[in-house]
Amino acid sequence: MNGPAEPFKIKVVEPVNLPSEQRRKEAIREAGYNTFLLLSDDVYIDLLTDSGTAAMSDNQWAGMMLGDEAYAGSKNFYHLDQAIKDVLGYNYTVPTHQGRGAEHLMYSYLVKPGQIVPRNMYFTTSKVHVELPGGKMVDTIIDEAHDPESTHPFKGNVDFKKLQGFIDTYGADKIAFVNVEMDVNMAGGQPVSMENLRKLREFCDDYKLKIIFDATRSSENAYFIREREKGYESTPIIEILREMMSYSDGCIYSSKKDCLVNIGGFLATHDKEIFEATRSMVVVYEGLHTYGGMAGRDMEAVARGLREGAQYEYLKYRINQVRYLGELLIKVGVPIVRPIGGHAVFLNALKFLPHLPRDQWPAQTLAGAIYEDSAVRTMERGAISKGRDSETGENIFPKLELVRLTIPRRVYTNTHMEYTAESVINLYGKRNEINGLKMVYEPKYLRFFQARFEKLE
Ligand code: PLI
Repeated sequence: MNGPAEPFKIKVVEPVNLPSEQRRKEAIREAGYNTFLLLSDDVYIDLLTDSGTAAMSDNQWAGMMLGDEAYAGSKNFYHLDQAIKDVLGYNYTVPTHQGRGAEHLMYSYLVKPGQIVPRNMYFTTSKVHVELPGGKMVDTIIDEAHDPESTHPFKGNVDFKKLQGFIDTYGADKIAFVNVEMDVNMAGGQPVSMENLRKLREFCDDYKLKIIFDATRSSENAYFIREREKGYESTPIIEILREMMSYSDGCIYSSKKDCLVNIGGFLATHDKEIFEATRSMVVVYEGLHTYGGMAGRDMEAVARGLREGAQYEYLKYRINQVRYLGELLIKVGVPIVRPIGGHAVFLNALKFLPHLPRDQWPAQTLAGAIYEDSAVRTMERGAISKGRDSETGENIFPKLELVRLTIPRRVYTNTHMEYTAESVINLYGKRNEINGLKMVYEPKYLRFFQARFEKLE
């Protein structure tokens, strides 16, 4: 049997339709071969993202009815504040509409023009919010993270030699802060170990550097620590989370993932100065400091979801469902990133479509081909996502050219996973017939959301 059965039963369902083969061909052409531009109605199984796509529990829906929509002092904010204290251990919270709102406030406060932000692999919105105030993000993740086949158990770890190299090159005063992502998204949902975080704190203390986490998928990271790191085999997830966060000065957080909600975000910190500075900015960009762009009911759902999403039995089911899909593909030799990550299965497009040159965008091509085959919507995570070098304007071709099959939380069954695997396996069998793409429209920021392509004959 595959893992535990779902630790819930289904109370409400939403019908989905499988569009005809002809409609799928039209729909992806109309969308410029960009899965972000497909209409949701044309999608059968939506594995675009795990962000804002979770199914809420009856407890969260009940909380929605207790929304206190007062402009100031909503009681739901204080519930959220308390949940963050209890689960993550931070004293101070600033709510935002979603994760990038928190990145904007935190990074525009901490980054001065010309400064460097070392991070264990970039994330798209994080990179932009470091660059907008004049900073530059540099990569400090271990080499194994760039190798899809490495089975290192903590591919999200920071490489101290790389970090030291940046300090030696630029000087510690040029480092705005050290940024660490949990369960690194672009590396394939790969965790950071507790040992690595503990050592990082010691290292940064020597240079008086602040550490800011992107704690967006920290609960899933905590599950991997419990599963893989000696000494944590029976530690409650909340204790693991609190220890992780104790090594940081603060975090940004997109609630749309581990908190099992459709919208929301926050930044949280142990540092009163960061708190006071960002709390004064939140009112300019997001809303009052007791709602930050969220409705009271949404804050209540986040508060409840943060606690629910940190329950061991839930996380065990969650991680094992992602693993189930990955193992169906590994069994028949489809090239995917190993180990299977926390939130998604990532196809290695360079191995899947080795006949396509990088500037024919293998991952973008493969995501389009999967949609055409089965109406399963996935997402490119490679050169289109990476964008251009901010100094030279040239395309950057990262080692990882991936297609992400992202599993929404508590939404799909294992039969949906089997249908998806069948489509990917089917395409793998006829991979030589798949032609590449030409980019015909490129927006200035975060191009992967809106770029358009045409099929090459
Ligand atoms: O989508 P937001 O603005 O709530 O959060 C931005 C964000 C920040 N950090 C990380 C690690 C993310 O994964 C992230 C958003 N991720 C999306 C939308 C995704 O599809 O992965």
